[in-house]
Amino acid sequence: MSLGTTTSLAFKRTTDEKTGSIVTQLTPDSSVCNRNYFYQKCFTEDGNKLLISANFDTERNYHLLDLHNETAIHLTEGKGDNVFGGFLTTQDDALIFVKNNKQLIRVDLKNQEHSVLYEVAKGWVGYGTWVPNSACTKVVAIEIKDTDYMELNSWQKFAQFYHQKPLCRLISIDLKTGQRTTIFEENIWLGHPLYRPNDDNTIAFCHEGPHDLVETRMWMIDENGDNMRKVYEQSEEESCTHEFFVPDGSKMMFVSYRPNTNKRQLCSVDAQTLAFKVEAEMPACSHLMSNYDGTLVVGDGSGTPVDVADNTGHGIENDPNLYLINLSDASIRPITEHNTSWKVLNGDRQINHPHPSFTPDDKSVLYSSDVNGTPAIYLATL
Ligand SMILES: [Mn+2]
Repeated sequence: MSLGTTTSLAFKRTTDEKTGSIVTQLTPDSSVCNRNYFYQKCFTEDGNKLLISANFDTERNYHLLDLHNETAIHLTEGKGDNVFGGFLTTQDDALIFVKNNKQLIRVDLKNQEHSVLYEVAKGWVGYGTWVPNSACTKVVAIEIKDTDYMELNSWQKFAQFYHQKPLCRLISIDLKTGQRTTIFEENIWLGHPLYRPNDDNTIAFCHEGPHDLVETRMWMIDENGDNMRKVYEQSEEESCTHEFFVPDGSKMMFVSYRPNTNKRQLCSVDAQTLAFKVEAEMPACSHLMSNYDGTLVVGDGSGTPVDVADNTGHGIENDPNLYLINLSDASIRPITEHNTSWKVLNGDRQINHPHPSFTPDDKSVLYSSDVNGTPAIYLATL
């Protein structure tokens, strides 16, 4: 299947009798499909087109799905697409993604023309999800020394990698010139680099690893490498995860949890002052994402976390719901059941994570689930 080829899809609509939500399955049961990472841009501004990953031929590649025509255009081809980290540009004119942990590639949405924006230097491996600033002129990224790198295709390796203390560097890349600037480098596993929206001087990153072993997960640093600061001082038994910036840049939100309870807290810090707030007590959601101004949050109910060292202490019953948390009136309600298995598939630890987020009009949520046998992408109305 060559670039620009259109695949016809037949959306399947059902109504959740308990909640009234209309659930639309966008991708077919026979394919392996997933949405991108929850804070990366996937919808065009008008909400009509959606970036997805699908193996409509043999490889898992990017496609641009047309929600009105129920079709998808093939944007990339061949092996090695990082199918979680890719994003649409702010200008809606291109997909930007990493190929083979090596090249940062721009794909023109109109003609699928590819251009290499940046090439990882010899001796390093491009790792994880790379995130643009609001103007989409730069990305922040993590690179890992190649001799320290290993493929993280199981949760056992995820834990092992933490103890290995790989040499990591937090970098920013100028998308016009391809110039790399190292912001911070250390023998600690680093992850989740983020530009604060509308403030290029504030960059966030995390200390990655089993959540109950990492002492302080979330950090911020100025773009020039100065002023590294803890985002939040965790208490001894507290685990924090899945931090993201509210899209208007006002706050960083994250999930906080402790052993021997299925209760979770949705917490935030003011992105400027780091003033801490518990926004809501909530069911056991793994990932959260907010709407533009942080008044609405969607979360995916989950079971015992896999990314902790103490699975027994953190053992909880599975919660299959997607939740809508309204912070304006402090209400929480189920949207529908995602019923995903959370299983690792062919070495992919993330593919069966729901990773929910809002459509641009806040009227639906997008998520992934393998409830019908294979990973697929869904929209559920609110
Ligand atoms: Mn995940």
